Order: sequence, then C-alpha cells, then structure tokens
Amino acid sequence: MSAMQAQLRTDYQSPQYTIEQLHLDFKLDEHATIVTAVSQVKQLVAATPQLVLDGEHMKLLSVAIDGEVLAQSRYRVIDNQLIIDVDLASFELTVITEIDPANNTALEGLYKSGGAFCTQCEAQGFRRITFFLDRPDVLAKYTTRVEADKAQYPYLLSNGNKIDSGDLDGGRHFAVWQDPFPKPSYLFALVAGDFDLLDDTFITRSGRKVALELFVDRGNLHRGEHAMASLKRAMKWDEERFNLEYDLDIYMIVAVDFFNMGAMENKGLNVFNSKAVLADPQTATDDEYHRIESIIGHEYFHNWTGNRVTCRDWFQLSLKEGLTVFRDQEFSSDLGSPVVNRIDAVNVMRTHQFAEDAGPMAHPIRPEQVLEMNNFYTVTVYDKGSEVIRMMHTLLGEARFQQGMALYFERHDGQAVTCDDFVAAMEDASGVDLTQFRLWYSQSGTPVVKAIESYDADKQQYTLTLTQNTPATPDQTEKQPLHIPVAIELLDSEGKGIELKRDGKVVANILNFVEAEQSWVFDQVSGPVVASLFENFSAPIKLEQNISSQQLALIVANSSSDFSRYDAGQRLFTSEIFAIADAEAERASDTLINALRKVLLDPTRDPALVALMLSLPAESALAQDRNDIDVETIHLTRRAVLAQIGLELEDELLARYRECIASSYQQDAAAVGRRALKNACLFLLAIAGKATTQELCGQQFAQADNMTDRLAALNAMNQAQLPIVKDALATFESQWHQDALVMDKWFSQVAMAPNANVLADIEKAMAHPMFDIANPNRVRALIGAFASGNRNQFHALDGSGYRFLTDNLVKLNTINPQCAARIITPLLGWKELDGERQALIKAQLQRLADLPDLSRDLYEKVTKSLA
Ligand code: B3K
Ligand code: ZN
Repeated sequence: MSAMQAQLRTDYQSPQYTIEQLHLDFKLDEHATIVTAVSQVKQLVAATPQLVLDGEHMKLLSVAIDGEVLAQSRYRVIDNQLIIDVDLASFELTVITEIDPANNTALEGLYKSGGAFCTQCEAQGFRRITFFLDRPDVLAKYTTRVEADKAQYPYLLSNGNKIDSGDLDGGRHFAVWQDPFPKPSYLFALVAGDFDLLDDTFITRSGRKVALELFVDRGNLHRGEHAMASLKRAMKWDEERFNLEYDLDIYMIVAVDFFNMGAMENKGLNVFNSKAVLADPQTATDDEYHRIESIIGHEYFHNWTGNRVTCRDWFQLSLKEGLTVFRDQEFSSDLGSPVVNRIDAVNVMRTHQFAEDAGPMAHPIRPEQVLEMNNFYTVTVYDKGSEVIRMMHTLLGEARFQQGMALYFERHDGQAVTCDDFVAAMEDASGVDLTQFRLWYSQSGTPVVKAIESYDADKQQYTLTLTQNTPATPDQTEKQPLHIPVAIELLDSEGKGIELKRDGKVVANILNFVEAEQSWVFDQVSGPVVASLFENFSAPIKLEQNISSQQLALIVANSSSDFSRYDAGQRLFTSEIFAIADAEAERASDTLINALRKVLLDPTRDPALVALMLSLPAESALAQDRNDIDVETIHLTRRAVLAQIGLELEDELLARYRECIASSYQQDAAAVGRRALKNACLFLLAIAGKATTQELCGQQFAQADNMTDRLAALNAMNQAQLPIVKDALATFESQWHQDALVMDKWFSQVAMAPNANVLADIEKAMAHPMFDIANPNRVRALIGAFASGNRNQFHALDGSGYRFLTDNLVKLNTINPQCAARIITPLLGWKELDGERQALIKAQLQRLADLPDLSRDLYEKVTKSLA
C-alpha cells in the first residue's frame, strides 16, 4: 500500500500474530544505538505463512528465530515492513537494529533532547526503535535493559520496576526494568540522562506506598514542586471520585525540553514537555500553574483510562482521550472553580473545535479515515470527545455514570477495546438507552439548534420549539438528528427563576431533544419569560435564538447559573460587535455598558468570574459566526468595543484594579482570582489609551513580584502599543535571555504585536540565540503565536503572513513534520475568507503541495484543504 493512502476504520482486522513477552536491550549511543528485541511470538491464525512487522528509519542488522540467524532469503523489508517467512505456532524472534537518535529531529521514537535520551512512541513511534507489531491491540509484558555511559547518563529509566543495575567496563553502566502489566508498544518509554531528582511518596487508599520521582534538568528542582503536589492531588482525587488506585510501586515523571506535545502517559514513566512541569512564581503565570496541574492529572488518569484499558485501534483514540480529558476537567473543577473551568473548556470548543468542524479536516470524534495518525490528536477527538462523555454524564447522572465506569473496568481491564464497548458499559449499567446517542461518535460537524418560542397568555403556557440541523462537512454529506441534552432555565420579566411544570407537575430542566424538530409546552407560566438555553454548554452545538440585548442583560444580571450569566454576556458582546460591523450601530449600547458596570461592582461575585465576564469573544470565534465580515473589520470593531468599555468604565475599572492589588504574593485560588480581575481591568484601561494607564502598566511591569503580573502588564502595553512597550520588551529580554521557557513568553509577545512591522520583528527574534527551529516550544511560541494569535497581521492583504508561515513550514516539513502539521492550521480554513485572501493562501498551499519530499502529515492536510 502506498504511504500516502488513507486507512479506513472499517478495514480493521484482528492480528494474525501476537507478541506476549518482549525483552529489549539498548546499547545507547548518540548516532549508533543498538537495539536487540527478543519477542515471544504466538500465531493466532493457523497457517499464516508470514509475520509482518512495522519498522522505519532504522538499519536492520539481523533476524533470528529460536536462536538461529535467518538467511537473508527468509525475510525482506518492503515499504516500512519487515516480512519474515515463518509458519510456527509459537517461537522466539530476535531482531537487531541500529538507530541514530541524535539525528532524529522528528522527536518520534528514540531521540536526544538536549543531553538526554528519551522516547515518544504514541502513536507509531515504536516502529522507529525496532521492527514490531506496532498496533495497540498487541499487548506484551516488557523487560528492558539499558546500557550507557555512566558519567553522561547517570539515570537509566524505563517502565515498571527496576530489577537490576550495575557498573560495566569502560565507564558504562546498566539497568534492567520490568513492567508487570501487559501494554501496547505505544506506552513503552526509555529515558537516560543526568537530572536533579525530586522524590516523594504517596500512600494509596489501601495502604500501599508508591515512590514518586520527578526528574528535571539540573538546577530546576524547586520548579518541580508544583507538579509533584499536583500529582499527589490527582492520585487522591482519582481514588475518591472514580474509585481508582495506582497499581505500581513507582511513578516517574521526566521533564524534557524537546517534545511535540504536552506530555505522554507511558506506563509508570511519563515523559513531559518541561513547559508542562516547571513552575515558580518568578517564571510561570497562574494560567501555567493551572495547566500544569491539569496535564499532570491528565497523564496520571490515563493509567486507568488508556493504559489498563486501551484502544483496539487508533480510530478509537477518543476512547481514552475524550474520557481522560473529561476526567481531567472534572479534577480541575472539583479542586477549583467549576464555572471558571467550564468556561475555559467551552472557549476551546467554540474557538478551536467549531473551526475544525467547519474546515477541511472535519472528522467525527471516532474518525473514519486516517492517513497520518498524528494528525488526529485533535480538539475534536480530545475536547469534543470529552463533551460527548459529559453529555452521557448529564443523561445518566453521577451515580449511574460511575456504575458504568465500574462495569467498563470489570469487563475490560487488561484489554484493548472500542468506543462501542465503552458506551455499551454505560448503557448496561444504567439502563439508559444510548442507541441514538451513539451517533455523536460517527457524525462530524457542529449541529445548529434554532429556538422558536411562543407564549400564550390565555393558557398561561410557554412553548419552546427546537430544530436541529448539522451542516454537511467535506467528509460526510448526510447528517441525522442527534440525541441532544438541553439544559434550560426560564426567567420571568423580573429575572426570577420559574419552576418548569407540565400537567401540573414539576419537570426536570434537561430536555431530551431527539427529533429534527421538537416542541415542549410548559404550564402555569404567568407571564412572558426569557429562556436561557444550553446552560453549562449542555451540548456542543451552536444556538440560534432571537433574543434582545435587554433579555440577554436580564440573564447576565439574574440567572442562577454563573455559566449562563457569562454566556449571555458573551452573546451580548457578539451581537453588539456585529451590529457595529454592519453599521447598524456606532458603538456598544448602554445596556451592555450598564450590565458590565453591575458585574464589575458586584462585591459578591468571584473575581475570577468577573475577569472572564470582562473578556470579549476571540476574533476567531467571532469570525466563525460571521464569515462574511472582513478580518480587519472584526479586529477593529472588537478593539473599539474594548476601548469604549475602558473609557466608559474607567473609574470602576481603576477602583477594582486598586482593590485587587495584593500586599504579598500567594498562589491560592483567591489570590489567583484577584490577579485575574486586576489584570483584566488593566488590559481594558490600556486599550482605552489614557495617558495615566501608561504609567500604571509601567509601574506594574517594573514592580511585579511574580510573572503573572509582569507578563500581564507587558501584554497590555503590547496590545495597546503603548510607547513604553519597546523598553519593556528589552528589559524582559535582558533579564530572561538565558531561560528558554520564559523567553517563549517574550517570543509570543513579539509575535502578537498588533503592528504592521511585526514580521520584521519576528524575523529578528528568529535570530535570537535562544530561538531554535528544531524545538517545538520555540516554534509554537513565535511562529505559531503569530499565525494563530495575531489574526489581523497574519491575514495582511499583501500576503506576507501567509508567505512567512509557509517558508517556515517548508523548513519544518523535513525537520519535524508533526510540528509543521500543527502550526499549519490557520492556513487550512481559507474557504471562510474573502476571495483575495483565498487566492493568496491557495498559492502558498500549492507551494507546499509541490514539495518533492512533502511529509505525510502535511500532505494529508494540504490536499484536503486544496480539494
Ligand atoms: N497521549 C499523548 C499524546 C500522544 C500524541 C502523539 N502524537 C498525550 C495525552 O493525550 O495524554
Ligand atoms: Zn491524553
């Protein structure tokens, strides 16, 4: 099969052979690591005359069966597969390969990150280490022997427990690790390097003592403490909320600087991007503290949802990712503010997932077709996947949902299973019929729900009619009605909540919306009402409801749900921005300004929520609702509304700003919330552009005792393009030029400046000694931030933004295809733009399509986009 041909979900075939035991031996060397893999192979389908193993980017040194080296005529390597002529019920296979970790810039398989060796095997990186049945439904017990130079690599790590170690001749040493749990190859890990070690212990609920070890670059020990504390919280939470206990005697986390994603859940040995581990108040923002806790939790939770029960094939990825994102969101929510966490998750859906659904890469949470698996670690599989789990949770309730989880583990512990298996467990444990609900797994696209409301004063009845329609997507033209849970709240004209009644009885506030069009009648409604629909984003849909600014303001002021209040505020912002863009209004209405004033002055509200309520929808989220409005108009209109708020609420913003200043730095929820509000006020004041705020920003930047405040001041100056921003950027650079993670914030500030010279500054930043195009963090911080975070400049009509991104994609195509395929996203959805920009982007995509060595990662996205 050609390397550029997609695989289909429906083509799944169970394996003909399996490998039950694997002994790996690594003789580590920068350019010539020797890997000896000894597999106990079992034939599952009798009379299968060939064993076919996956492998790429390696030198095959020898193949032996039951100790006997095979003649070259017995095997061949064709199209990244090793085909061995053999037809035995069971045998021992020894494959010896040589690999070059130091030249592995794709960061898949075994590679070097700075001075350390490390691995990344999901999804198909193990096949860059040895020839193997590299598929998640082949589960083997691993032992791993690692040998390396002792001075350079004092720590030799792999999955499970260390069972042997010792010194060897020539300054080398070795360690042997044994993982008692069968696992798929994608969960294999190896790390060798010199680190500082932070260690701790956790006593599980049943009294077992688990050693916790966090490995960080030398000198960074204190920056690991937050991650370690987060890990202990995650372990405890999973016992309490999901009844799940850790299963090995040791849990290790290694932080590395070169990593394509946030982190990886390898059994007993997580490998993390250092950005997702290291934090102290001087270098990390509150958002980063939060993100670290959530990623540490996510990877830990995979130990059960992913590792103990894994995926049968990669089309089932959401089985572990959607579920584990749901679990990490619940963790953050239980430990922090539910509404703030919910808002964060919903913003990811609206800004990124809806865009993916509207673009050329649209796919269901369980994809039907995959060319490059790495392209499907998406907001759809992860975040929409989590929303689908959340809807099941809503339909079943916590108690029955947990019964479903228990049944899932009872049935499938130690197995590789499908999304259907998960839903079946939920259904069987709860008795709730999920037949129609399963469509959420197979149907792509964002459903549009329209609400039609009527009130009958004589009958005292309110009628809600909903229609649902999922627009066709490139991958799928026919769509069917979905089972949509609709959470609803009715407010009377004073803003008081009304009990929902039908036939005189109180009814639940969750409606089961299952038809293309469906109506609900509520009785004993004594006057006209305002309906707040999809409370807490009860389904991942777009709502169309005829609702006035006054009605939205009523919800903002009165809803019993903080989420609904926030959400109505966002809808109010959106409709006013569009009214200005359409020249139906000159400025935001008094209704909006007054609603915000009330929010701002309400002392009973959580400052963290108030901060979010002062934030406008992102330009890209606005663009999705109205792709007929030009990029620049959206940018300028949104900015004008920000400035108007800053000017009209100047006194209130200043007062709250001052009130939120802390006398000393704390890292607890209350302090974080106050910082968020303070900095939201500062931002609006800066955009409003009064001379006094320049001073305020300058002061905060100079005097801040933590990175959150310092960066917020810098960002406000930068977005407002205050004259002092130049000096501030220089000061920041001279203070942090040796710290790569902090410099990433500087790179992003450079990239996001709303100024027509930004590209020249970015080119200069690329020459900074800290910039390295081979490091994905740097690439995302500078090039990625420009393309996705500086919408107006990226889409400049001279095409310079598109050309710049493409120039770098050409480089990354050979250096790190996975990284390239991630930052190309802003180019893919050109169909939403005007004709002039469409032509400019298409020319750049064509440049990529014409590359002689276009990677599979980019090929899949570029061809879909051009199709
Ligand atoms: N499972 C990994 C992601 C692997 C990505 C491969 N391209 C991290 C996570 O979701 O926890
Ligand atoms: Zn995950």
